[in-house]
Amino acid sequence: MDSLAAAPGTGPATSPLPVLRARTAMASFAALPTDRTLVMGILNCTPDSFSDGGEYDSIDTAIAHGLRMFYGGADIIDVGGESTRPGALDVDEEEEQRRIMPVIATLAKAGALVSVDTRHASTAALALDAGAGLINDVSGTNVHPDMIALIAERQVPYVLMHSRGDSRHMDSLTTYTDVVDDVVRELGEVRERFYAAGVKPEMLIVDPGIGFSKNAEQNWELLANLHRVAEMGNKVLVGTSRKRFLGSLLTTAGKAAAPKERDDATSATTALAAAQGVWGVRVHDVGASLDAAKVAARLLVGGRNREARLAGQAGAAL
Ligand code: PMM
Repeated sequence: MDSLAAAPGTGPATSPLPVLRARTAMASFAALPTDRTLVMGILNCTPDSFSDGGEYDSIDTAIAHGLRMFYGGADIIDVGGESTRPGALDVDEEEEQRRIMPVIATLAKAGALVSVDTRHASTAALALDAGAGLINDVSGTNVHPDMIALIAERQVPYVLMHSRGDSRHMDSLTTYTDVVDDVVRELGEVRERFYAAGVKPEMLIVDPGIGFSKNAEQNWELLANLHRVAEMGNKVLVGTSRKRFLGSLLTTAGKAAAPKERDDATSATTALAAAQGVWGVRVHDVGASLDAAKVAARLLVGGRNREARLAGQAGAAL
């Protein structure tokens, strides 16, 4: 994966893309690396996302950015056509599909494993037909029955993210008895609906939904307790990238850090989440999080190596 050779047609001499790494095989969910936390690159094809809104709202700029992340080492490219920032208005399905389908088809053709960030079953179905390999749905407790039926029918990987209400109301739905217990329980309740429809456990990836119907304190409590989400027995994905709680943490002179000033803190959260063994992180800055994931993986190996050595010594002493 980490070859420094440019892919044909994408090197500095032939393309404006700053491409460094080439892929040799078509990516697939089954072939994803298992020795470190995976990095899902965010591609918002929207005019209004909070952190990168409007940057990739033409098909060409979106494809170029998707390829840049793919060749930069992203394991998955998450393509979305509807902003989910608090207060965002719903986008109708035709408009969402117009924004993302050509992008998904092109990235899949280039060999990337593409996920589609959508709450609509019709968009998810078309995206799968266009070559997407997994569905990322932020609906949480509001998941549509058609989405459950689609995942059961196609048996494709599905990210079940915790959220309450919709983008317009989620900021007022932050009352929890204990945010960690409640998120795990509510995720478990939605998960049961997928299992009842015939979805296999290995197809479900759970996500605590950082920033979705949670305040900053609740986000931090969840991040410190990802092992509780992992104990559900499914793969775990986490999305902290450039989110508001990082901006407020990094306040200087009373001013919260702007979204693009939150990337270093995001890669710190990647390292901390990866050290807790999560399956994947969803980020804007792919390279930094990939490095952080590698560091965390190596740290975990160090811990296991010492345990194995001590166990071996104890065995030899018996
Ligand atoms: N966050 C956003 C959008 N989609 N999907 C998952 N699975 N987890 C998340 O935390 C998540 C998501 C909002 O962030 P963006 O506007 O930067 O895409």
